[in-house]
Amino acid sequence: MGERRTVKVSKYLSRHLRHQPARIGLTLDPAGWVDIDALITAAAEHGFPFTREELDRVVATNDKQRFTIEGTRIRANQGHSISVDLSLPPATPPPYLYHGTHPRALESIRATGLKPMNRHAVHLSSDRGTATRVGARRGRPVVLVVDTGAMHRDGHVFHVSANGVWLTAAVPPRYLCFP
Ligand code: HQG
Repeated sequence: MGERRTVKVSKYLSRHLRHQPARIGLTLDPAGWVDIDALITAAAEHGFPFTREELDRVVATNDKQRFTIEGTRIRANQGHSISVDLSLPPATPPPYLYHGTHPRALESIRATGLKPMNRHAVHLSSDRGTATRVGARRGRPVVLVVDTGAMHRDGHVFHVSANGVWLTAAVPPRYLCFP
């Protein structure tokens, strides 16, 4: 299985496990899980056939560990736009985390802070390199430092996904340090 095929299957899984399961007639359970056989069948019926072996390989080798298989079911670890309750326990963040964005968003972020936009939560990275890659998806990357220690002391709640992405509802401007 080549790199291009792996990325294609991964993107297909992200689309249907995070955003549009109904597009292929799937319903996720409240925690975001779906039966693997049902997923494979639905994908094939909607013109995107892949095998169980391909699925296992994409899940195992995924650069960001985006998916978890548990028994006969699979879910995305984070990044949903549809309503799911991942039931992640609250976690204590490190003193600082990073958010990668791009120049066009800065004026609005200065005014209103970080918002989840189309997703459930604001995504924060534990290192600058990851945040730089996230920001670079949309243009010249700009890395903001978030005073997550202060946020935590002030009662903001954090979760960390199975693949190490930090999630919080919003980041008010006073906790942000701009470059
Ligand atoms: C920006 C990918 C204006 C925010 C990545 C970002 C990540 C604002 C965009 C994960 C704003 C939202 C998430 C405000 C935030 N005004 N713009 N007040 N607040 N923004 O894609 O963090 O490959 O929803 O800076 O690697 O970029 O999908 O979030 O530019 O981990 O697994 O609004 O998605 O992972 O964009 O990326 P996104 P994100 P996957």
